[in-house]
Amino acid sequence: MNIYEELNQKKRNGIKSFAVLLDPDKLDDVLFDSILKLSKESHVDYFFLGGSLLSKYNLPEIVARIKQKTSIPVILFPGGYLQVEPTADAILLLSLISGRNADFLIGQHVVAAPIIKQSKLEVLPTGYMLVDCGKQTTASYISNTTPLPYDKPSIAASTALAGEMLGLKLMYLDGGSGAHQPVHPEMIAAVRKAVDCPVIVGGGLNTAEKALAALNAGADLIVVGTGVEKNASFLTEVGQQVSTLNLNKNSYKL
Ligand code: 1GP
Repeated sequence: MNIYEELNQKKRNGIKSFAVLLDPDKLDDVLFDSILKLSKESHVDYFFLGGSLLSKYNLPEIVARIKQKTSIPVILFPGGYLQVEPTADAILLLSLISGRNADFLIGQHVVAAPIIKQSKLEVLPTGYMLVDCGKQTTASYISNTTPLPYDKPSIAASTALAGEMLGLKLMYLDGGSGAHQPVHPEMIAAVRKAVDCPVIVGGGLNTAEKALAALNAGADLIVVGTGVEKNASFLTEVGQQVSTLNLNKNSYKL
């Protein structure tokens, strides 16, 4: 089963997933080793790999080290076409539908498409929505786009709906790395209600409570980066929470 089918099947069964974001610029050897060790013992479904701005290209080394130590799939979360790394498992082909910058809606994709086609990467067409969560993020600065207003769930819902009608297969609501506050649960719920596809939520999920609120509001997959960079054992905490939710779901079904 490929990653997209897996996400869809989980979504249909109400099973939640957890991804750890690895930003190459923020990974040192010690942190990377602890993340890999803890991920094997905890419930981590995927690694997302990428960043809005990379100061050096070390993606092949990072993928190789993950593959050496774990069997957790690596999904590229590219800030641009330069981050297409063929040794990963899949790529979020992000169309930045919250913005109106043609380069991030379709331009980067045109450059990347022939390279992606030559690889074995599974392509995950994703409607990427940046949300204003209190401070300007690298993602909105670099992409030169205005994020969705924090308190306008209906705009987010219509945006996601349009993205799904255009054929995008996943929706990603992102407050941006290190966001002051996560995307509001009401917005997550509105997007969840508007579309059928799996919904990814990330940005500012730096406590177990915030992660749980996103999951309960309707996120199918949550992404945590900064919280794990600050304290690798946070991934165990979130992983346990996701496992417990999934177990309760299964025992409820029985
Ligand atoms: C950012 O969703 C990711 O694109 C993760 O955000 O670093 O705030 O966890 P954090």
